[in-house]
Amino acid sequence: MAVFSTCLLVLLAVTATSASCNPNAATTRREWGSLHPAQRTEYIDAILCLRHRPSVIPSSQYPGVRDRLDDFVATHINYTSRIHDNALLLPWHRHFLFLWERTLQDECGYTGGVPYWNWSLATSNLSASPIFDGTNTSLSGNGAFDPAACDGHCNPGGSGGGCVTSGPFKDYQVHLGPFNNSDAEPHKPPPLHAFDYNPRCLQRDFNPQYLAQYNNATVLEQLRAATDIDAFLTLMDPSREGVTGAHGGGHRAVGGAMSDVYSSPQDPSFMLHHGMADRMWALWQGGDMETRREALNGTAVMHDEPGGTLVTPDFVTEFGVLDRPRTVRELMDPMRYDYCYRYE
Ligand SMILES: *[C@@H]1O[C@H](CO)[C@@H](O)[C@H](O)[C@H]1NC(C)=O
Ligand SMILES: *[C@@H]1O[C@H](CO)[C@@H](O)[C@H](O)[C@H]1NC(C)=O
Ligand SMILES: *[C@@H]1O[C@H](CO)[C@@H](O)[C@H](O)[C@H]1NC(C)=O
Ligand SMILES: *[C@@H]1O[C@H](CO)[C@@H](O)[C@H](O)[C@H]1NC(C)=O
Ligand SMILES: *[C@@H]1O[C@H](CO)[C@@H](O)[C@H](O)[C@H]1NC(C)=O
Ligand SMILES: *[C@@H]1O[C@H](CO)[C@@H](O)[C@H](O)[C@H]1NC(C)=O
Ligand SMILES: *[C@@H]1O[C@H](CO)[C@@H](O)[C@H](O)[C@H]1NC(C)=O
Ligand SMILES: [Cu+2]
Repeated sequence: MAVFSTCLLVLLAVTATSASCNPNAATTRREWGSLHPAQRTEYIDAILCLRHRPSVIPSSQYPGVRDRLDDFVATHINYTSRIHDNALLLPWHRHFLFLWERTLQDECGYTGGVPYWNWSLATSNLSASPIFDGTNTSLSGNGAFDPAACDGHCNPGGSGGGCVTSGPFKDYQVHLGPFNNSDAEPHKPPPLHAFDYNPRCLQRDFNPQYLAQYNNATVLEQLRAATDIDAFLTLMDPSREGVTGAHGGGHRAVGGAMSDVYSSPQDPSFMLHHGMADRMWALWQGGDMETRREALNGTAVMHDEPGGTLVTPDFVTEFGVLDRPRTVRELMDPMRYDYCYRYE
């Protein structure tokens, strides 16, 4: 008994200091196409459930925030110019996804992990992908062809532009935006009227060309083979140079609401897209965890302009009403601190 207790104490001490979770207890995140139809339906229902729950952000101050899902959208809008095209992109969105997953579980009884979207499965035809095929176990399909109706973010050559016409989000209303991506500049607060109520349909504008170019199987291999975080970010998010990478490619390939840098979390595919970005980061880190766990390169300023303060593990980043502020260190390992998830 004494031996047993000692073991237990040692075990607890080890757990507390390394703050590492038991891999057998980890939440598993799976590719949408590998989910059973009932699991897909469970995820869809959980999203719809959030829309029937009250927001924490007060609608009186933020009129466009009408439900619990809008808390996530408005938080993302609020921090847009601090968390994109820079060193915080990956850690901040990793935590955003984690908070989303936990909220679906805690408030809507969802039992799975947040699914992800393997981009290279759909590089030629998004409408043929189980995420976007428009069936009732998809996240709805393309927008109706309407080149004039694309929320100011028209994809050249896009095949939709208008409201989604099929699937579970056919009658879905988004509440916030649209925004002009040009307003997202270093040090700028959210634009005036950023939180106005503007109910309208979910728009999409599929253009798989972006996936073929920026998210193809070769790119996925190159991401895993990147020799340092700088090389990884050059493929994932080279926006410091004003060009698209795998992160931007997924956003633009779906188009419509997903092309809006501020309010793209309104598209239900946002979390799956960022799940894949997070997965590629985790896979890369896992290739050499000890040296890559805290690998960071860049600032907390949009576009990573030269001269900005570099983000270190001690840097503190905010999540509004969704969570307390976090050090970046807490967001670097899927198996440490509050995290306990893995990708299949
Ligand atoms: C994505 O899917 C393709 C096609 O099935 C597969 O070959 C590839 O390994 C997957 N990529 C990753 C990173 O899982
Ligand atoms: C894409 O896939 C859909 C669904 O399978 C099909 O109806 C459509 O013709 C395909 N489009 C192209 C350009 O191949
Ligand atoms: C989804 O579609 C299938 C076949 O089209 C149908 O049998 C099923 O009842 C539908 N499920 C829901 C939840 O609408
Ligand atoms: C977005 O802002 C830019 C720069 O201010 C402007 O040139 C452009 O016309 C705006 N786009 C839309 C759709 O309003
Ligand atoms: C894959 O993406 C890379 C990087 O954008 C590009 O250079 C290459 O041509 C693409 N491959 C194919 C087959 O399109
Ligand atoms: C960050 O990337 C720049 C190039 O963009 C490189 O010069 C620098 O050495 C990198 N720093 C670290 C700490 O990786
Ligand atoms: C937006 O960010 C500011 C500055 O951190 C914060 O004071 C405010 O509470 C945030 N609002 C929301 C809705 O997250
Ligand atoms: Cu974002």
